[in-house]
Amino acid sequence: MSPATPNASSLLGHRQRILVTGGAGFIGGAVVRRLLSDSDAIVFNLDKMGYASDLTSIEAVLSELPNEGVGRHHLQRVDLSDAAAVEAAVREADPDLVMHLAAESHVDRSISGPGVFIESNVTGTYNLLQAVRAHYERLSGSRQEDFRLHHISTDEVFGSLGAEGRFSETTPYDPRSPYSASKAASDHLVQAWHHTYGLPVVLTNCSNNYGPWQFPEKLIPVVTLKAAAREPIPLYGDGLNVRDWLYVEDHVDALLLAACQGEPGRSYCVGGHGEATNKQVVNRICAELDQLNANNAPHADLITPVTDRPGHDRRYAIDPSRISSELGWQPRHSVEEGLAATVRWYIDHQDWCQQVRARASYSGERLGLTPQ
Ligand code: NAD
Ligand code: TDX
Repeated sequence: MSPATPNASSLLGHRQRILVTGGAGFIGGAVVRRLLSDSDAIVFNLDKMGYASDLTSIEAVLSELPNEGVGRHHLQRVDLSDAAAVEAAVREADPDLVMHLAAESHVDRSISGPGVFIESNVTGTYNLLQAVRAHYERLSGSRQEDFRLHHISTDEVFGSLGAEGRFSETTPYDPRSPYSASKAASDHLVQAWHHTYGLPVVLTNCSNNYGPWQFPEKLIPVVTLKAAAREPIPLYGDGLNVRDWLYVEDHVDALLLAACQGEPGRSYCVGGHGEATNKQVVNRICAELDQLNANNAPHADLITPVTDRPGHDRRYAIDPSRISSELGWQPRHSVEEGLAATVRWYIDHQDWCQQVRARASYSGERLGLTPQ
């Protein structure tokens, strides 16, 4: 029997006003959809509406709610690097809970242009912490007692594993890309605001997410769309780098549990027991496409080794024992079923992919090679 979905309403309890940063992105969007459909919370969605942002999935959920969800979702189009705008947005939201997902998130883009990663992920987190700290100090009574800032981070802050072992909450930080270094810096800022100012924070560090509505620049959507178009499938280096894949809805379960029941000052590692080499993932996607479109089989003939990513981390793997034993979290989807559903979703939503890529002036080209 698969684990039950955590009940968002009962987890939130009295927390009614939720500020989600990065709620127009892939994971933040999944969080916002869950809050809208599975609770009565009012969601403030703070997002700069960058290249990876899109509200189609949220609008679809709103349209199904009573009264079309009027008053349930407030988009705050704000760049976290603008301290005054962040302060005003936090005042307007007057939140009971902040879930901080906004970040530049693509490793390849951080190699080509690291500056915006420092502005968004480091300065942006600092601006949010300052605004939230002032807000927390204004709160009184039970609202202050229940308040949490939940910072959403990545396993990449721990660096790169060899063939053995897994990351856990006690693994020393060792970030190696501009992206992971900026996320590590943000984690340290969040912990410092807890220790120094008493801000009640919770952190989670998660492995690679996949699922619907991800801007198509990362491995699974890129491979699916390239293969469906009969274009070469780019496999970096020897294809033996390992990632620990987690279905995005399982991540949302973990985020709700950690945000509402996590212990202040504590961090939780989240991973789906989904280790696979890139080669294995790409071959599974090709096999799924062979079933969907036998005329074009075998899609695996399109796999093309390309120049490796500079500084490419070899292996990530998470030991999620803490969040499982302390908060009762378990992933609900196996990689096999999640991947099959995701491949089908991208095949059925190629119009959406084209539309968001066109808006972002990105057509699936290779990113993140340093100049020769
Ligand atoms: P995403 O790129 O799909 O979305 C990020 C959103 O944040 C975008 O809508 C973007 O506009 C917004 N944003 C970025 N900079 C901003 C700024 N300065 N001000 C306001 N908004 C800004 O990313 P995602 O995959 O949804 O990742 C969400 C969070 O989860 C990130 O913090 C990321 O580091 C973390 N994370 C992601 C993964 C993964 O596999 N995708 C795994 C672990 C952790
Ligand atoms: O075309 C590709 N070919 C390829 O071989 C792409 C886009 C990627 N790869 C490889 C590089 C990685 O080993 O696949 C693996 C996964 O790459 P990405 O999808 O870019 O993810 P990764 O670099 O592992 O980072 C992701 O997981 C952790 C997210 O983008 C981060 O935001 C998250 O923190």
